[in-house]
Amino acid sequence: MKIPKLNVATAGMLMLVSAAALNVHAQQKPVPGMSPAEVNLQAGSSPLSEVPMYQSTNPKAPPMTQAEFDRARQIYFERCAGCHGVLRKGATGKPLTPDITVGRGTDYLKVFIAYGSPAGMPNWQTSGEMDEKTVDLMARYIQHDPPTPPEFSLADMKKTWKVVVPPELRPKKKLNSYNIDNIFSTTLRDTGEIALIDGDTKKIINIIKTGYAVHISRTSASGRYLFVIGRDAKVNMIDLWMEKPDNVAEIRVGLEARSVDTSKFKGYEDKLAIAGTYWPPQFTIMKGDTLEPLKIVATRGMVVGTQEYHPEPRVASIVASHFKPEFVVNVKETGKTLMVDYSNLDALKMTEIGSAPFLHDGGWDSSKRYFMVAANNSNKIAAIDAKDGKLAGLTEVGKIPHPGRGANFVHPKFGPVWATGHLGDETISLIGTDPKKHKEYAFKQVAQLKGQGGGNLFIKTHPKSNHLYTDTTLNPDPKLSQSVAVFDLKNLDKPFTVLPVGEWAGLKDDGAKRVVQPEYNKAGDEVWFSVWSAKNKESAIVVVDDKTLKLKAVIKDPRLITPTGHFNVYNTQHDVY
Ligand code: DHE
Repeated sequence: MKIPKLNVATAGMLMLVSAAALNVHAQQKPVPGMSPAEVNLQAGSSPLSEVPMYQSTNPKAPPMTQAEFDRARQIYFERCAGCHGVLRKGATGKPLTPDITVGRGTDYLKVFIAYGSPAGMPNWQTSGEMDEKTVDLMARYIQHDPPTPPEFSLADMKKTWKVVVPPELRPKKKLNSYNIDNIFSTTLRDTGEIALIDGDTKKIINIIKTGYAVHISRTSASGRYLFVIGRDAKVNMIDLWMEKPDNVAEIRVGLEARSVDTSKFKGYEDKLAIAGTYWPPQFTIMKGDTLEPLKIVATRGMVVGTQEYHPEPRVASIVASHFKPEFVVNVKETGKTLMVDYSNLDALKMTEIGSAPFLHDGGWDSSKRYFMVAANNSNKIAAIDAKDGKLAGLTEVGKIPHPGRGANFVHPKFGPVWATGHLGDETISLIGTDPKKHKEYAFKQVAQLKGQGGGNLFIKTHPKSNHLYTDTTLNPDPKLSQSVAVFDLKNLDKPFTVLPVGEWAGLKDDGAKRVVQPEYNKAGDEVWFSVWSAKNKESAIVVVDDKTLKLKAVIKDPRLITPTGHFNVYNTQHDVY
């Protein structure tokens, strides 16, 4: 390709398509300014690539045929939308709207796509990911108006809503002999299923069909129902009282999603469910026993600080408050947490708490009063006070915090702390969470532990354990991505112990064997990990004895394809982490 001369190093003003391989198992070239871990994680393929959209051509942009436009749109949603947004208004990546791109011109844009930029844009052509023709196609595409995916209304939802077993036909008492509290729901990411695994016997109870690229599971307040959400915004409701637990209701609440939860405040247990969507930018409150959609609330609005309008603020983590009949809804691009009072859906009250962009994942402190949420683009953790409905603190941490739900323990000096690891560096930040007895440390980063490397996704401990486990799933070094570091909470100065969990799985082929997400059993004496390889390779679940840090069990089954997250029913129900 003949690439026009342009100083790529100084031209970071316009970062083009970002985020490389969609697949966490693809080999990622280092991207200056952006850790490979971050690129890998953000670059998940969006289900919107399959959705028909209206093409509005921009007369000032270079012409494209319908076929070219459709092809480019698909590539955009598979590779670029995760960072630049559906409407190209910018998120982790820079905005790519025609008011910016047309002025730059095709040749200029081609350079960025081909070579990448120091600001984090991958080098699509020189890395061999795109050929010259594709680069030219994408350079023209982004000068046209972004096609808008359709909205998703109550009527659209109702068309997808199915009550497989109505409440009156469901069991009146538990019909199986499983110890429900110790069941694990394991995400089988690439098959769109979850595996329900008996934590006591380590046997698979059922493999249940869910949404595309299923994301998380959450337990209802009573512990009877399990709610699962897929990236295609399909919510599945599973009844754990059935002889063989299975789906009892399902619905699609949008076109792309990541989060689901259910009401937990006293008097509202199991009454309502909520799911947040990436597209359309909204959340939906449903009946807790049937998933009937009741109320849709848009999240489009102003960004905290600049107060600029954002057309697609995606809904990230959602939790149910224990202090009030409220859902805590974290909106990514606007950097706002919405405390949604569900006691009267006809006169909905919401408290909006601004902190910093882009809000992503998080968990409760040990008192369950403060929700600690990562503002990953700002390298900050916001502490949201669910009792008083205000921001309790906003503290600087390491590079790109990614806590999952985080980990709570009592530090000998700082009292109760909540911990997060980071995608972008090897540190683990400890944040004080006790404003009563340890006021000077409250909601401040009080210490940093040094883990084995960046690319950390999840961190976990348990009230009965003296250990803190941290994975390094997205570290480019296989030695680190295939092992975990364990800290001794009674002696934090001691070096961490490395557990070769990937090796312990004893897998027969050369898969990526990424070790992901520590999760305790109910008793808090075992820790489960997924050993995650690609769809066509063997994967497994490895169970570690928490006291001895020795291998306790390996769960293998041809049906355990691409296991990632897992959720113990009791710990998820009671927010134990
Ligand atoms: Fe997740 C939680 C979004 C990629 C595994 N993920 C979350 C949450 C959000 C989110 C908003 C919080 C939900 C809540 O608490 O209500 N995840 C995203 C993305 O946007 C991202 C970066 C890219 C994408 O395209 O999806 C992404 N996530 C991944 C993965 O690639 C992971 C590692 C493997 C997988 O299964 O897809 C992954 N995410 C998880 C898990 C949780 C999660 C296991 C729940 C953590 C917990 O402890 O609760």
